[in-house]
Parts: sequence; structure tokens; C-alpha cells
Amino acid sequence: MPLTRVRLSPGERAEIVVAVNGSNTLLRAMPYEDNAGLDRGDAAAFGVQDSFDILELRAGKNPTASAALPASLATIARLDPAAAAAERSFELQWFMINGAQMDMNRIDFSPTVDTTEVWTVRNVDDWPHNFHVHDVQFQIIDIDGSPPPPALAGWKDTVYTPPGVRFRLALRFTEYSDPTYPYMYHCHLLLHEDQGMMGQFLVLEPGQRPTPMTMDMTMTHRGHGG
Ligand SMILES: [Cu+2]
Repeated sequence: MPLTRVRLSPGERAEIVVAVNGSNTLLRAMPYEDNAGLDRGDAAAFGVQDSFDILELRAGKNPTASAALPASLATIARLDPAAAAAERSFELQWFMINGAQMDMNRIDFSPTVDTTEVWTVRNVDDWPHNFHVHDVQFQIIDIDGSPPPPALAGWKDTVYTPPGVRFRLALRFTEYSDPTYPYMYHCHLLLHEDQGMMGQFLVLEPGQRPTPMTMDMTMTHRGHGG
């Protein structure tokens, strides 16, 4: 479905195909039409009203139009939520996920490699968040029970989660298992992740025992008299 705008939250990516027709084409950051649910003052302070040019494609001499956009860009095999080996829930609120802040010495869960999982992510705040997962990309199964729009139906690693909306994601862990070094999942709004809105998981081989790394969290205080 052709679009002239796609909504991206911090860290979120989109692949786009542009047909050029001999004139210049401008890629421009636009304000969030709904101020991302913030009041006007907060929206301005947090940049969601910003508008600026990012990239201009300039037509050369004797330009020729590119081919028309193909009707279908890619075929994506859908992960099967019914085959999920585990289902997990994530509530986003107050710089926390499921009521916990980042702790480098805590592993929240451990998927098994070569399995599919279904994660339900819900922003229960009155403030925008998003959700980013390391190691794998995911597919959005539904948004408040409805199928995702075409622009959100492909592989993603970050999804914008407006207040009160529930997303169900399908993820398949296919490689890079490691009983020691975890992957992270977090809100990708810089202020929020810096405040600890993040957790960790290990991807294990079937039957593998976790041996997570430990971090000495007192280290930075040594040599300062306590
Ligand atoms: Cu956030």
C-alpha cells in the first residue's frame, strides 16, 4: 500500500522504496499528528513536533522516470503463534518493565533456541514508550486484537507502543545461544532506557543450564573511601 508518511519512534526502522519521476524527492521528518498523546508543552519539549529535512533525491540531467512501484515488495513467511513454546507478558510503566528496572545481575527469562514465542506488550502508562528486542526481529501478530497495518506487518525490532495499546509479537530464536551473555529488551526512548527501562534474557540450547555473567556493581565506588 503506497504511503507518503510512516510513523517511526526512536530507534525504529523502515525500509522504503521510492519511485522517482524526474523531479526532486524530499525525505522529511514530520511532527506526530497526535503529539504522541502528550500535551502541547511536553510535545514541544520532547521533540515530537519537530520538522526538518533529512534527505533530498535530486534528479540529474536528462532524468528518466524509474519503473513503477511493484505491487508486492516482499513475501514474508508468517511465524505461527499457535506453535509458541512460551508466552510472556510485558507491562511498560514508570521507567520499568513488569515493575522492574535494569539489573545486570538479573536474567528475566530464558527462551530455548529454535523455538517460537509470543510476547504481549502493553503500555499501561499515560506516556508513550516503545519496545525494542535484541538478537531477533519479530512480527506483530495483532494490535489490540486487529491485524497490523501493512507498514507494521514486516520484520521489526522496535515497535512504537502508544499508551493503553496492547501488541502481540511473535519471535523465533534461531541462533547465537549463550548461557552466559544475555540479550536485552528495552524501551528505546533514550531517557527511559537510561532510567533503567530494560531487562535481560538468555537464549539457551535445549536442556542447557544458565551460567549468567555477574557484574560487581560496587566496582565504581572503590577507591573513593567507600
Ligand atoms: Cu519509554
